[in-house]
Amino acid sequence: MEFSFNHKDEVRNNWTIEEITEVYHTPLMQLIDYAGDIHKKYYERGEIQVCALLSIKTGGCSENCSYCAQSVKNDAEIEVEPLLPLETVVDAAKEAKADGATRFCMGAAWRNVRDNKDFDKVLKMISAVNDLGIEVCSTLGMATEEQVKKMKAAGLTSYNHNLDTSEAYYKEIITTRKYGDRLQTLENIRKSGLSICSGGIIGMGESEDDRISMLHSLATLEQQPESVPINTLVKLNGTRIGEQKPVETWDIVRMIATARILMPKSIVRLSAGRESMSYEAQALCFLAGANSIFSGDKLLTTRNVGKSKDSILFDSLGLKPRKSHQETLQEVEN
Ligand code: SAM
Ligand code: DTB
Ligand code: SF4
Repeated sequence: MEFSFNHKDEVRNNWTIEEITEVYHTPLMQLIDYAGDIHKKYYERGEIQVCALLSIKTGGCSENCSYCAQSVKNDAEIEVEPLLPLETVVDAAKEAKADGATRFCMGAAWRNVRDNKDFDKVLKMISAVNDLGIEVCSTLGMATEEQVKKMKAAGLTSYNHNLDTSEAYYKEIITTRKYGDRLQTLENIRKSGLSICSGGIIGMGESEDDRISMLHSLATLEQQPESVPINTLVKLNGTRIGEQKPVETWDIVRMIATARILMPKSIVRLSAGRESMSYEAQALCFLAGANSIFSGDKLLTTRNVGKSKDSILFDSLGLKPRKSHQETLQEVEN
């Protein structure tokens, strides 16, 4: 594959908007092919990281993210739930592990982490889930370096904090915080030594240039995020995002392939929106370099694919679940 610029497949964080635009607009067959080659260089094809998700505190969030059912500024009908008890979370993590997940991500409808009793409870959850021998991720909104360090000390593997869209389009989607606030939290995570999970959403009315710009922001971070979730908007009644054109499969594939090429070593997660995709469309995403999914019946507030359909998907495509850090470490030690 020849681009007009010199590209040697290595990880680099000096991508320009022009280069990314060229990659993004490569004819799809070639784009998938090239992304597939890069994928092979860094990962085993068809090896998929299986992550489970649990909303540990649902709804009542003060932010005005226009896509989100959990914002108080939207009128979505959801069951507001205070912080779950530790046992409920541990039971869910045990079940996720038994179902084959190797990472357990806990999400809270918080604007930011506060140093209070609830955060102390979350630290206990992190530690208890880590004790089960499963990777732990949390997504709790903005966090300071100190707070992230506390989570790391409790056993957290990764912190999720999405950029969601381009800097230019951000204010159309959220006004209660700034793009710079998101970037600051990413910096705090990086400084703490934790791994970063950061991606975004497509299908919110953004242009292709906005998608390219978001990928540019992610790929040019000093150190690229270890995982990059690509979500397709799940349209929810009562949210302010309004009527949006459904995202075409080709656009999801293009986004994933471009992310794979820009960030060869990152895990690219085919995240929200899988519920409405066919097996074949998902297969294209895996061919384009996606190597992670969320498993289980539920994401945070919306439905997800579920066990039985995913086992058909894995069997049909010969996908293999990726081992967790803990399993890999054990093998090295033995
Ligand atoms: N409150 C924290 C925050 O915003 O960082 C963590 C939870 S928040 C729900 C996590 C991410 O879920 C958001 O950044 C967004 O990318 C994704 N998300 C939320 N609602 C979504 C929707 N309707 N469709 C697709 N992705 C969504
Ligand atoms: C991410 O990028 N997607 C997940 C996880 N990180 C936290 C969340 C998707 C949420 C979809 C809408 C919902 O279930 O409320
Ligand atoms: Fe709150 Fe996160 Fe939803 Fe925004 S995306 S309203 S911060 S829960």
